[in-house]
Amino acid sequence: EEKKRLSYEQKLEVAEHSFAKKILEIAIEKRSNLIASADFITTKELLDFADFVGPHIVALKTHIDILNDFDADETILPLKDLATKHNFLLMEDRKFADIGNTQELQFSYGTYKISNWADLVTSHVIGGSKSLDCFMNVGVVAILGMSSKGTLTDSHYREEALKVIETHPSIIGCVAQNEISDQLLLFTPGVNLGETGDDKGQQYNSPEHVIKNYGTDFIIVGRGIYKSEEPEQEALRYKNEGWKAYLETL
Ligand code: 6AU
Repeated sequence: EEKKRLSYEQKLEVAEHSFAKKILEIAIEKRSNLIASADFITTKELLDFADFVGPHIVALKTHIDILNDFDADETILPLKDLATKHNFLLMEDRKFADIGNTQELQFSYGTYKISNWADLVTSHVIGGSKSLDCFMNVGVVAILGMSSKGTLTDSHYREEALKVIETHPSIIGCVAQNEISDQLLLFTPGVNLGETGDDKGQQYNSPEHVIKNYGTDFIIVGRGIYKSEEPEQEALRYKNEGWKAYLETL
């Protein structure tokens, strides 16, 4: 029998971090647990996509450093406007993995100045707890386990990583492929309704599988949506699948 889960309302009552509250409020308001991954290499594609799928998502996940034409004014300003227009968070999937001093520089300086615009950032916890103190005014989503075949995030790694994750006040949740405690939000990528994987090691499950088996709070879908013929329709389909599975586990 499937385990009963806490509702988003119940999680909101106990949430402490402002960005944990924010994403839960958006989920409740939009009846969505969908995060769309916008892995585009041009600003135009990124912005068009954000406008189409914006109404259906709680957050847009970016890899800002893959854009060929990044420009703070042309990329970030309109992206922030779209986030406001459609009420979604901006999640930069930077996967920090260095010492605190370097991460602090990568977070606030250079071309992308992530701290100026991101609401959520992903980070490995491999540098230890102190290395995460640099992430101010943002919600950190820690990488606990990866979706790719042969990942080194085995059960020993995850056990040790969880000790860091559960005690760091900036961390609102984890990226993982397994169940975690109710105190943290669970974000699960590697979600696709049509494929079981790609030829580069990615492994997929359905929204229903991850929500019912891992207790996933937020599904992260990339190519399943942005490579489809009609991304807006497909976003709606993933949103509905995700919400239905969530309701069935309450
Ligand atoms: O649906 P896809 O396979 O097209 O895209 C999945 C997205 C990509 C990955 O960089 C990311 O999710 N991802 C992550 C994240 C979110 O941190 C971790 C992981 O274990 N697997 C994974 O695919 O943008």
